[in-house]
Amino acid sequence: MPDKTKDTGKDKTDKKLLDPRDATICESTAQMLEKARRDGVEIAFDRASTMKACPIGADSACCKHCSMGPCRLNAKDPYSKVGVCGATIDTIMARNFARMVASGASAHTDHGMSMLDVFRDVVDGKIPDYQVKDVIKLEAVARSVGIEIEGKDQKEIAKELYKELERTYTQVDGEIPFMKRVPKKTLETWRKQGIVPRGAMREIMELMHRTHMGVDQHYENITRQCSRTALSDGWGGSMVATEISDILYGTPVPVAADVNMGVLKENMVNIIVHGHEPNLFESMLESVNEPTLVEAAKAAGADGINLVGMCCSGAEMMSRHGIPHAGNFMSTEAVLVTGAVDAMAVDVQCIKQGLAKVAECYGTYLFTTNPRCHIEGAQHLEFHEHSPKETTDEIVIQSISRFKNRKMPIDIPQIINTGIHGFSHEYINYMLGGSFRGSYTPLNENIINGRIRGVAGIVGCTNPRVKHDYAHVELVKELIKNDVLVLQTGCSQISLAKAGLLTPEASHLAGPGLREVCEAVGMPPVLGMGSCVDNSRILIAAAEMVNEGGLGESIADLPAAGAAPEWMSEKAISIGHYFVASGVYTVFGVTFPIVEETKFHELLFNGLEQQGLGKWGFSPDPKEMARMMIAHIDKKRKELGIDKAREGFLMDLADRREFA
Ligand code: NFS
Ligand code: SF4
Repeated sequence: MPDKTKDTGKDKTDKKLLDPRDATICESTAQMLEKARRDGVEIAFDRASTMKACPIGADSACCKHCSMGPCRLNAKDPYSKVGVCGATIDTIMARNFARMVASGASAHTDHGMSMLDVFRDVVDGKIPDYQVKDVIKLEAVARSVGIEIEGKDQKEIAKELYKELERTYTQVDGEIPFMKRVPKKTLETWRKQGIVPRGAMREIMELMHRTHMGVDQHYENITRQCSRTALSDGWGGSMVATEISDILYGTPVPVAADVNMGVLKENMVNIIVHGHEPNLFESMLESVNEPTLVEAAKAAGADGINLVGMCCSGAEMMSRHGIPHAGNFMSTEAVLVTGAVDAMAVDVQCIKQGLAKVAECYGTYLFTTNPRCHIEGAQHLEFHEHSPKETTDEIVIQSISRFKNRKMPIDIPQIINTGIHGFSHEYINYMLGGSFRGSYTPLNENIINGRIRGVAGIVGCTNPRVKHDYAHVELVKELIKNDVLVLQTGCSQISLAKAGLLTPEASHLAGPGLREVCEAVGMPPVLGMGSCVDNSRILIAAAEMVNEGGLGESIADLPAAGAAPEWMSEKAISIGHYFVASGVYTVFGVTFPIVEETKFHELLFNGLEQQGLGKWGFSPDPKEMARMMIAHIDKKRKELGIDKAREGFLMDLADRREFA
């Protein structure tokens, strides 16, 4: 093992380093963190404990939008100072927040645009390797944006759909196509506020302009454009990414899949794909099944090739094909410490630069594949959708050579958690309604009669500033115990999968009402819906619940809430804000980039709700977070006049118990 201590200049036995079991509740990750320290290799957990977060930045009380600054304001006394240009704390915080939304929305939107590029070339016959796999979905999406499909062939419909969805990005005026899916009253509120997105590129551009030095200097006006941009992500870029992925690669249906580091196999060539766009991964799936490559692996002494996912494209591949998943964001470096990974191929987003060094230490080949993401020290092998297998075959070939020349001892934590994943909003509809009367009626009925108290979307990242996976698991346990049905995506879904909650058996942890529904349908109390762009599935489910009737007229009326208890990325802020703008009470953990007792804080945490939207909430404590969300759900039940039904249900239950 090379001695990396000298490179970083850090004492690896530093007393300040966290005990691995305080850093994470994921046993595999803890074991690998221990091993990394033994091996003298540094990963993000240790960097987080030795690098203190800047307190001024954490409060968003600084600005570096021009060279008269950077200006630092006083978070303790926020109105005591202004920037050199005179910018107030509210302007500075609103601008910083808005730029996080612009960046996060750009990530999802650019991802969606890549999917749309592929879709266009597939439809035009320029990419023979891919086809439209889900024609039913193609037709459903086309109908949902008002395309007449009667008498048209598949190709015609697809071409029209492409043209229509392109407007999501390039349109300069009007409303983006998926506004047709928004409940009427929610859309009316947005129109009144002037926050209906025209086109994602335009909204992001305008937001960047307005947050430039000396432009928009009213936090309320900045927040309006911030909402408009976030909505162009949730109901635009992200939704396009999800829908086109389903059309090209198939809409997920429930599938059993293995999660955790035990999915790596010592006697196989292990390839991890880590990233966000499904194209690379789909092509890799073809390559690892290529008979000549499988033969080559066997000739090198392996039992075969083992393809495994991580992070969001991993969550998509798990949902669509049951591909095993090795772990979430905070396990991506740790998994390399096993020494068992022959290659890791990455595309875009949430790829820690630290991977390059860890990969080097363990002799793992790290490949970047997307023109948007190169990493110093990684090998760049660009992936082209027009000849996808060229790149992925090459990655497999190099992985086999790494397998043959493995030098490191291998240590794989033998932990696997099997769960059920792949609950698309279409499937929830079908599952609850039955194949002949697929609808959201049963879900709404169970909410109205009080068996299900409400619905929560628990999503988002993991973050080494807090105990990895802990807040996700504690929050979800608390919610289901209180009869709240949980929908999940992204890294959060993986946290809960590792905790064993994505199984029908986990319904014994649910409250009596939710348990009854889960047992009747045979579903887990926690439904995994895929990657972070698949949060758009949660928006669609929410819209369908409103349109079904009985739970109010807008998304803001639903007994629902959202949370990202261990968030870290700007994408998470964009997601949070589009949920808030859509009408959802959304609670974040870890930290919130804002100074309390300021006008901007009041607007995000209260004012937006007065305007008919949702609102932000914050608590680092998962139990408190659950309490806040349940209180909100109960408030909404009361406003809908269905609070008594739940009391009735619980009383019946007590009777039934008594006479049982
Ligand atoms: Ni979402 Fe997916 Fe994970 Fe956070 Fe990153 S992988 S897009 S941003 S860390 S949930
Ligand atoms: Fe300072 Fe204003 Fe420049 Fe920001 S824009 S750095 S607050 S002078």
